[in-house]
Amino acid sequence: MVWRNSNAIVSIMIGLMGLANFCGYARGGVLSGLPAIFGPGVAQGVPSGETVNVNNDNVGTGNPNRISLVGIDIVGLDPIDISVSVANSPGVSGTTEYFIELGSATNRTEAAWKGFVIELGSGIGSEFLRLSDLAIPGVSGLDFDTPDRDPAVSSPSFLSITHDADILIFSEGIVEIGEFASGQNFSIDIPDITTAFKSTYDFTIRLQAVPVPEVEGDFDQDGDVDGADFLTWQREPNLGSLTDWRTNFGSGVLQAGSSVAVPEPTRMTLLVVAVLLCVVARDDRS
Ligand SMILES: [Ca+2]
Ligand SMILES: [Ca+2]
Ligand SMILES: [Ca+2]
Ligand SMILES: [Ca+2]
Repeated sequence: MVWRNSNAIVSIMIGLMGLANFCGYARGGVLSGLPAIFGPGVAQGVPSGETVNVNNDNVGTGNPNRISLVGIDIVGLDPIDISVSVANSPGVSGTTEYFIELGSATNRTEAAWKGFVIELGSGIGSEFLRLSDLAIPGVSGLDFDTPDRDPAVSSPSFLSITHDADILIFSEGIVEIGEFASGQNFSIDIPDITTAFKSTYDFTIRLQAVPVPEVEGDFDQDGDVDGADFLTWQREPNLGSLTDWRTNFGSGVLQAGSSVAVPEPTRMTLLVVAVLLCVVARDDRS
């Protein structure tokens, strides 16, 4: 009896999966709602998105699937989280590719921008997790159109673009206050969850404008130029030039008029600086 019941359940499940296929549900990465924007970005237009061609991964140019974020104002330098909800077909490994238009992003912040950092992950605000931290269990292959990267990412506002699976860095540009950054267009692959039985899942595109630093070499943007900036640069060399860091090392470490006592350099501090300079020298030679 147990066996017969189990078989019946399996038959029903297979039948339902077949029905889902017939109805078009068993195809992955379909937008199930409009993108929602959180954080210091105000939508002037309405974010929109549509899925025209499901499971179209790697079809090349002319992608009809679109997520449009054209015409947003950015009023702060904190991250902006764009939440996207996706219909999922568990156990089916389909991937739908989208073209994302991030055009006319106007600088309403208090600093000129030198670039953008765009990450993929889950959660918004303090809950955000990069995908590399296994942010969405069961989701494999949610990425910035990796490995095909077709069409290539380009931006009229920024000369340099670093393209990895879950991060895009636009740099080497200047967007003054009141001007807008145009055409940060890129593609994204949205897969099915292959292990979890969920009908939808959400993911996040995190967008952050990078201000022109008051001190060149301040790669972590905390107002000083110290060892932490070198470590930040090591993780992401496209953030700027190491020559700037070397030239301005020590700037802004203590603010003028600070009542904090100036500590004597300890042997440990000198050792850390010596190690950093050795690494710099080695990098220069290579
Ligand atoms: Ca792709
Ligand atoms: Ca991919
Ligand atoms: Ca592509
Ligand atoms: Ca710093």
